[in-house]
Amino acid sequence: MIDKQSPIPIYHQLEEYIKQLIESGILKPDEAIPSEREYSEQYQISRMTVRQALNNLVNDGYLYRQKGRGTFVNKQKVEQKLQGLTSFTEDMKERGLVPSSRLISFEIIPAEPQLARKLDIKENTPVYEIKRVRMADNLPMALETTCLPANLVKGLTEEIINKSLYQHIEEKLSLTISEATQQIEASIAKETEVNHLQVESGSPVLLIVRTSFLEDGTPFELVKSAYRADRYKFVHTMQRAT
Ligand code: 16G
Repeated sequence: MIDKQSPIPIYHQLEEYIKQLIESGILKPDEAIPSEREYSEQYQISRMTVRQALNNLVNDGYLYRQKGRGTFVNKQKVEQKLQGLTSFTEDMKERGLVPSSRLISFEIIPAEPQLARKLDIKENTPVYEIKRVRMADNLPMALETTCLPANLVKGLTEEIINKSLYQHIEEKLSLTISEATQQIEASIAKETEVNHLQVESGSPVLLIVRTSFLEDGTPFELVKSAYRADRYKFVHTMQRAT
């Protein structure tokens, strides 16, 4: 498995080997992996080399360390397709994960100028502002702040937003959700994100800003979210540009 004659650095070979064991499910989430010493003895390689491989795997979110206990296998990242407009609830269910939300705040606020412009409403029009921690199998995935014009997306209650907003919009309000524009940016978790997402300070997050539209082109939500970069990756297919 480790080929010392290969031009590929040994730390990288070990890294790829451990990655394969994780991706194929041989190493299971929360399982402890062998120690630096064990790897170094088993493959006759230096502990420095092992450490470099393990550090890279920790930084890439494949492994996590617990002080005094060892190094463990992380849950695999959720792969989110960038094609297709879906809700958090749908995404998690499709993967066999149980979606849930922890409501942080839910209020009606007057739209400030920038928000009003983005939602194409008059300044000070009432807007629902909802802050939720979105969870999968009870683990925090994202901290999401959603703003919706209150006289368009009517009748929201805690019960509804603890389930699915999109389901309410489509099934109860009979509105047709059509498209969204979205931007994704890398960042470091801010203090509130550290607390709600249960990550260490300095952890990477993916910031996503989405504006979504009904079929007649009316914007119905502006959503700002911070996704845990160790739990999420985004994938999409591309056609060759002509
Ligand atoms: C996703 C959407 C968010 C939408 C929510 C509805 C992103 C970045 N955000 O989290 O815009 O409001 O789904 O989910 O994908 P729900 O129907 O489960 O409440």
